[in-house]
Amino acid sequence: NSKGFIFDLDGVIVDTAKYHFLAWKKLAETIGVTFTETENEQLKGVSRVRSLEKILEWGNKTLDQDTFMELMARKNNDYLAYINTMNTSEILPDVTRVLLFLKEQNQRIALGSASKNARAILKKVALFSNFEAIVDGTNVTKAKPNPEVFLKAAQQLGINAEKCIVFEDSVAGIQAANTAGMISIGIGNKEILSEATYVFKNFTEMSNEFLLELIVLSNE
Ligand code: G16
Ligand code: MG
Repeated sequence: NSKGFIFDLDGVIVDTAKYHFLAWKKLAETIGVTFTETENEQLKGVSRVRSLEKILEWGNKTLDQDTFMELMARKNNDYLAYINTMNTSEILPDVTRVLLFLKEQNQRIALGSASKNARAILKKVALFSNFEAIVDGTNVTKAKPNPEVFLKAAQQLGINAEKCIVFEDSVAGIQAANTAGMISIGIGNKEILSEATYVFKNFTEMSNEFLLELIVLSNE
C-alpha cells in the first residue's frame, strides 16, 4: 500500500539556486547582459538551454550555435566548481526527517529534476541512496511544465500517477505535477505557488501527521 513521493532537487532538497545565480551572472556579464536575483527567480526549474535562451532574450542578444554551446559549457563548468564544495550541511531543513519518515512508512521515493547534474549533487550531499528512482535532465526530452519527468519517475517506481505526490518549488514543476494527475505540494511562497494542492514554506512546517494523511488520502 505504498505511494510514490517524488522530490524535485534544486530548491526542495538543496538550495543550488544560489550557485546557478553566481554562474549565470558571471556568464551574463561577459556578454553584457544585466542579471539580478529577479531574473534568476525566473530560471528556477527551467532547463539549461532554455535558461541561456531567456538570458539572451532579456539582453536582446543573438548567438551562433557554436558560441551558444560554448557559453552553456562555460556556465556549467563554473556551476560544477560550486557543486564540488557541497556537503551534507547544504541539505535544506527537515528534508532528511521527511525522507526517513517516508521510508519508515514503506513509501516509495523518487527524484524528478530538470538538472543534468542531479546525480552528482545527490552524491555530494550523501542522499543518493535514499532514492529508488532518479529521473533528471539526462533522462527527459520535454522540460517542466511538461509532466514527462514525473511520469517517468512514477513509471520507474511502478506506481500509478494518481498515487504520486510531488514536492516542488517552481511554478513550472507544480504545473507538471498537476498535469500528470499527481498531488502537488509547493515548497516556498503561497502566492507564487498558488496552483499547488498544498503549499508549505519549507519542510519544517510539514508534520509527520500531514505525511500520514497524504499516504491515506491518495489511497482512494
Ligand atoms: C534545476 C534548476 C534550474 C536549472 C535546471 C538545469 O531544476 O532549478 O535553475 O537551470 O535544473 O540544471 P543543470 O544546468 O544542472 O542541468 P530542478 O528541476 O532540480 O529544480
Ligand atoms: Mg526546483
